[in-house]
Amino acid sequence: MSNTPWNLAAKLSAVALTFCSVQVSAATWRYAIEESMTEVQGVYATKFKEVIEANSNHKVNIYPFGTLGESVDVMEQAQAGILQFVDQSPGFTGSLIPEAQVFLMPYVLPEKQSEINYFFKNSKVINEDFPKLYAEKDLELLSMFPEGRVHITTQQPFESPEDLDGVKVRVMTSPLLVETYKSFGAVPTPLPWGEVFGALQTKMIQGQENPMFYIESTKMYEVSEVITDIGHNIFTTAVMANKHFYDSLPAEDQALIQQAISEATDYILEYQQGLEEESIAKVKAAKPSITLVSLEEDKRVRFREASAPVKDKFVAMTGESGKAILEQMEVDLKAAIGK
Ligand code: 6CS
Repeated sequence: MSNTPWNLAAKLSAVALTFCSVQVSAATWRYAIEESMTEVQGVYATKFKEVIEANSNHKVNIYPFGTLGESVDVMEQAQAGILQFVDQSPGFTGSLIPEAQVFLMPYVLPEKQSEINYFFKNSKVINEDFPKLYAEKDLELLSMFPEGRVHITTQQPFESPEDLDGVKVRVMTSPLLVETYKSFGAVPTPLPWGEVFGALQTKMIQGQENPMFYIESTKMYEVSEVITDIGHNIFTTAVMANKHFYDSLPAEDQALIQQAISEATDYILEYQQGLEEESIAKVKAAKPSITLVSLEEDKRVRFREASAPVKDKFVAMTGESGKAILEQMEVDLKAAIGK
């Protein structure tokens, strides 16, 4: 095309149009997490933001824990579309989607890191079944990923369910976690995260459970004397989008979100290699008097046996739908063995 005035004007307006359409489609997306920017959910969200912003004109604003309220408030905002993305763990989502509590069931998820990673990336239950259940609550489930092996902090050592008699242990606000800790012999005390440190400090509760990185970063060890690993669970979390928002996006934006989620999921699994050991070292350095216990198998078996009926409680809470989820999860877990 020659540069006649007419052609030049056409070219300029084409450029202007392109520029305008880019400007119009550029959006700012809000993404809330339950942790700080330097904790696992924050690292994940930061990677997601980097991928989105490097490949589009969109911006992602991340809201760490405390800026928008407790987990339950944040979920309401995500369902209402005030937030476009949210990270919420099944320990809180369980009150909205009871089946999500399958991830809280003791002694179900494997302990081997490569098996855990394989399960989270490849399982049918996560990639096909759960998205349908989240969709019923106006949520587009984008990813579920592990945040580390759960440890229990207490004031006194324990080796059996009898030792936990009368010990108040904070759990996330999930009925299934309440049942689990009852079966462990303790007095489960469901609390939102913002109340946990204070409750330990005032001795309203004696313990709580969380992965090691979180016990270290939130300084739970300052208000605890003993940290025990009974090998009962892996902390699971989930990232989702408001469904109406996601469904109304152009295909290229949906593809970009999927790309960012896939990169962030790979990144966070890699990022967590060695994190538990590093966190243990930091805790020991900060509080040399702390007692760390990894319960031997002959002691773990007591907790395993005592909590076996929690499976039936899960089915009673979730009915046929939960039973199908549990069965599929068992199939998926078998497929992960040896990976
Ligand atoms: O225990 C809790 O409530 C919190 N634990 C972790 C690891 N992440 C966020 C959640 O609020």
